Amino acid sequence: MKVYQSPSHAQHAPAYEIFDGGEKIPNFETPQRVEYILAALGKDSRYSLLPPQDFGVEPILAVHDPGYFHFLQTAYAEWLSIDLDADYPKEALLPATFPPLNQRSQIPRTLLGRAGYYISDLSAPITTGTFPAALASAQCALSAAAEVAAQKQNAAALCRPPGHHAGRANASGYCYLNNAAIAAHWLTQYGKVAVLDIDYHAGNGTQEIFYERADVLTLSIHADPAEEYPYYSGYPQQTGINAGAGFHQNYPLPFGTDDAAYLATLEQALERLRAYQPAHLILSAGMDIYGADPLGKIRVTRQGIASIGERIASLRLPTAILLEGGYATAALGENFAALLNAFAA
Ligand code: SP5
Ligand code: ZN
Repeated sequence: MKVYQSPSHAQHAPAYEIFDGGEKIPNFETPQRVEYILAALGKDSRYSLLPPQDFGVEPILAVHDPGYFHFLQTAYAEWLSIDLDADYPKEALLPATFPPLNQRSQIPRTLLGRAGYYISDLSAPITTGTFPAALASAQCALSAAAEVAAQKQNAAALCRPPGHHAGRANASGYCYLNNAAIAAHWLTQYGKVAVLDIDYHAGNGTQEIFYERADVLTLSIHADPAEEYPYYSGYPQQTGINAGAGFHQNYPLPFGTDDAAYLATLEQALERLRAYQPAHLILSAGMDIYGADPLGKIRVTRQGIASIGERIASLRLPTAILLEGGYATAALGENFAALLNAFAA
């Protein structure tokens, strides 16, 4: 199986994020995450690690707002160039002011105003290497999608930074460009696409991007957003609107969900996928459902992750498996390998 990976990911290594209560903590979404996956997959000759092809920016701008994309591209350099006598740190651009929902008609000129407009929470700092890493991450996803479309074979991408919380015009939750949405939209040129998101957190960015579309079925299994980040999206009654009505489904799970309960819910999602009959599947593969994850409260085991992979692979859909979250870093390599195993046959 081809596994796309770019060394550019390591350029994105924000030192910190801000947690609830204003606590400044080391960022959970680290370059080490991919290093552990490379170590695990490198032991198995079924995987060939490849650099991404360059699909340019057009497939990204087909999903993301051009003003937002330009902001991501230029914000850090602008941050360095202004307020040269500022007494605050500049290793990362992270705003502290956010627009109320009914005050989003004006995009301010000043950088911190735009940062609040385009960054939605305190876990998406922009550093010097954030844009090149996010761009390479999206190219890895596109490369996996292209391989899946051309060869009708499964492929994977070690996307870092992850993508599923990024909306059309906003970064949040470690995500800047929505790799799964970019790959899914690109694949629609070859027929219907489905996105199955198994990250612990609801795939709110992916939900938003395809919410009015029937050509991409989006399904997300995650911790109940009434209790967990991203809080405002991922509810079961949110099923799409207009042409997209009925083409999104959320499967919220309670804290403590074990392998058996997870797999039972997964079967419901698989039933939707079988009925939809997509030409291609994107799997947003967050490993933060793992029991020992420091950010998660679902209790799936490594054997459970392997079973999840087997169940999804049994659909026999050409599938692009994209890394999303997963913060039990030392276990991440073996967990991701356990998932991929069933797709590598
Ligand atoms: C891609 C992905 O998995 N993003 C996850 C982003 C989660 N960020 C919000 C974390 C809020 C955590 N609050 C934890 C309180 C622990 N005391
Ligand atoms: Zn997550």
